[in-house]
Amino acid sequence: MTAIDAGAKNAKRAKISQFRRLLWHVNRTDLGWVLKAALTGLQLPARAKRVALLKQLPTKPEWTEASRKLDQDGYVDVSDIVNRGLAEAVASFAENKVSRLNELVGQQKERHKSFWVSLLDEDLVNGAFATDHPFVRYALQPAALRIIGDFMHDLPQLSDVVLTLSQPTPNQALSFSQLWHLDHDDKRVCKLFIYLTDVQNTADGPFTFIPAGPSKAFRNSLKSHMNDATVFAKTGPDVVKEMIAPRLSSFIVNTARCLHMGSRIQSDHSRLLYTATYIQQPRIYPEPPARFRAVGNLSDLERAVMRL
Ligand SMILES: O=C(O)CCC(=O)C(=O)O
Repeated sequence: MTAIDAGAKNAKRAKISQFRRLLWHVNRTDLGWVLKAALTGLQLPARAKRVALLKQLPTKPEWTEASRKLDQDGYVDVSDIVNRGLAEAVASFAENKVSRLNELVGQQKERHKSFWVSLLDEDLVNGAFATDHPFVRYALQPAALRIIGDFMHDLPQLSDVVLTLSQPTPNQALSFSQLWHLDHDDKRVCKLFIYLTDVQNTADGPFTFIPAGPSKAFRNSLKSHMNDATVFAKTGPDVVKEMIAPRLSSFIVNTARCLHMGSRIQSDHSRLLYTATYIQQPRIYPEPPARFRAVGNLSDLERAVMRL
């Protein structure tokens, strides 16, 4: 590469990072809704197609009620709604990973959060999960897509699936998702969780959040991760909900709207958690590389959910 080529490449990189910084700011404020509406307006036929697919999904009164609650409060417990067999398949897959913990920790690609261990690296081919993976099948179940889709008024896009083992971090200051934050992957971010271990009390590091109403106090804030004192100065501690629940409990949270934190694990405890993340298309940030690769027969709806 010549010096001129290298200079042009660096200038292009600088422009892209400036653009991302601008998006970062816009996305954190109500201006992001304007951008989202403009992007959607540019792709109306694609949107109409997704809405038609959403309407093909079955519906049940309890799913409609769950969707209404997700819209109103920003969260809903779906333990009695989702498919127990699919949740068991996720749990047994995850437990097998944990039984190989030492081997997998050695292979881990990213280790920036000392309290989180990511165990799925070996399941990825070029960064993508096979669509017949139990973690993907759970995320694609009609109940989840319908509940989140009716809330978004659009077929959701499955953005990622993760398994995290949270462990104690004695003598370390709280960091990353142990502190209060909103997710800013996009304007609407819904996470479908399954606890894969019992979360019986605060020592087990429950997912902890503030429902949508009181979380409004943090709308349009550019602050990223906040400690308890900063948050409680605005809301008081009484609005906080700790998700204390047994293994295989499943819940959906709009994490772009509900301030949340978790994984504050006390010594001798640990927590295993499955997370599927959904956003609404079109994505505010440039689309990342494909996260899923087609294996077996997929319906048009499943392809649309995974952008395949
Ligand atoms: O570990 C936790 O409970 C918090 C997880 C979290 O912040 C997230 O999934 O966005």
